[in-house]
Amino acid sequence: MISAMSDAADPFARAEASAATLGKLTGVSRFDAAVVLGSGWMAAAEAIGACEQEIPLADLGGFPLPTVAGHTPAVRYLVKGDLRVLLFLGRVHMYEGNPPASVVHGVRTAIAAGCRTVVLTNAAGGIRAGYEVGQPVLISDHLNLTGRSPLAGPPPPDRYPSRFTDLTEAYSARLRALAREEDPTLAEGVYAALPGPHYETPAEIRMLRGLGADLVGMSTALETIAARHLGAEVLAISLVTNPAAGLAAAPLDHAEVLAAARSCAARIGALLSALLPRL
Ligand code: 8IG
Repeated sequence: MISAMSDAADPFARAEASAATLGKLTGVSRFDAAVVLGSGWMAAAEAIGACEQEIPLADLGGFPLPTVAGHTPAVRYLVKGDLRVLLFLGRVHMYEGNPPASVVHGVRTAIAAGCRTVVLTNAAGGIRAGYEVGQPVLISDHLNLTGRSPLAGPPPPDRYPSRFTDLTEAYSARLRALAREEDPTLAEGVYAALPGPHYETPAEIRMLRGLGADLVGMSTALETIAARHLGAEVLAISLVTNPAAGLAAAPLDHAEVLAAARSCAARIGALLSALLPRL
């Protein structure tokens, strides 16, 4: 007998349930854009806009609780211009032991709640020569080196698009152009997503550079894939918080990464604040 997936096993149904709960708790039935704040970007949260409401992710169901320092498990509702924005204060990662479906649950919930635009932020190591610590970089494309996909497993339910998602323009050229209108100095780069949680060896960084990577991190790629599968437009921005391994004298340190991110909170907050009403 071919049995239907139970709702508990179906990550799409779980996201719909979380979106319905979000609607009930906020009294807002549809949202327009979602922003996911990565490591250090939380310091920019206040600068992004006044919070109407803050909902603990634990109240929405389906969210594993993050374990990494600098991540707060809550989602804020903000209004920017005509747009109703969901601001996720932090994310969960594969390196915390989460399966890909859990890593992308926030993005799927936001899209189930109506969001057609997803803005993903992260902290990353800089590979490309000339990148400076504290510099935001628009992600133009990615190398998914996690070996995983949020679309692996049983096929999506019939009401969803095919799992064979086109990723030709994973990161919207239109949204990148809008961001560069706000800040013409913004660089663009290719983001390599690795499983982590360890940083790379210098040999791995040389390999990644050869593969065409400009940035390296441990997030974002799976969320982008999940968002594109559901037809949302994606803008992603890395904050370079350290030179990748072997490119600087000192070894990599998580506390330094967070400090570097905090020191440019005003700039990245202002960028997102100006950008959001235009999405
Ligand atoms: I912040 O250098 C940050 N996240 N994989 N490598 C990887 N992830 C990172 C790095 C880095 N810096």
